Amino acid sequence: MERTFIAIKPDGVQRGLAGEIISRFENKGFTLVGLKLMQVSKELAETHYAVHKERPFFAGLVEFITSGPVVAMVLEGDGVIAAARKLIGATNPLTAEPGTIRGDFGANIGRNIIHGSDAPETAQQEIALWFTEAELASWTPTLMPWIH
Ligand code: 3AN
Repeated sequence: MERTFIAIKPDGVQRGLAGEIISRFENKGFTLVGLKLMQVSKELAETHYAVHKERPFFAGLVEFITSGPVVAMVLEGDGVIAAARKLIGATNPLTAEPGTIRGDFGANIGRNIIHGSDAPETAQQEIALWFTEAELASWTPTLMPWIH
């Protein structure tokens, strides 16, 4: 079963969108296997965004993601990595399709509400970076077996 890493950024948390966003993934039928509200350290932010180290927006990105609490989660389900990216929408909320999380709630590329892993390798790396094994639950939703 595939897993992906999702983070609701400080703008999403401060605007009170955490519940709405989690609901979208749950409504789609994906299973939460990890969930926590946390203050991101500079070190974690720099490691998470290391691929963007040379980009002009890197410092601002790290400053923003460490500016307030983030809701970090791991979701599980068939094809969840690509499907979650589809639910999230394009990086720039101004071009993200209405109906996607960024398309519905965002208006600024530097404040785009949510992060989602973009591929199996990054999902694996990000889950290991943000969560310990003990923080992840492996469970089968027995009341709704038809989802899987
Ligand atoms: P995505 O989050 O859609 O995978 P990436 O990986 O290209 O997008 O960018 C990572 C994060 O960097 C974005 N979520 C966004 O917050 C920020 N970012 C990307 N491009 C810009 C930009 N041109 N200006 C400011 N921030 C940016």
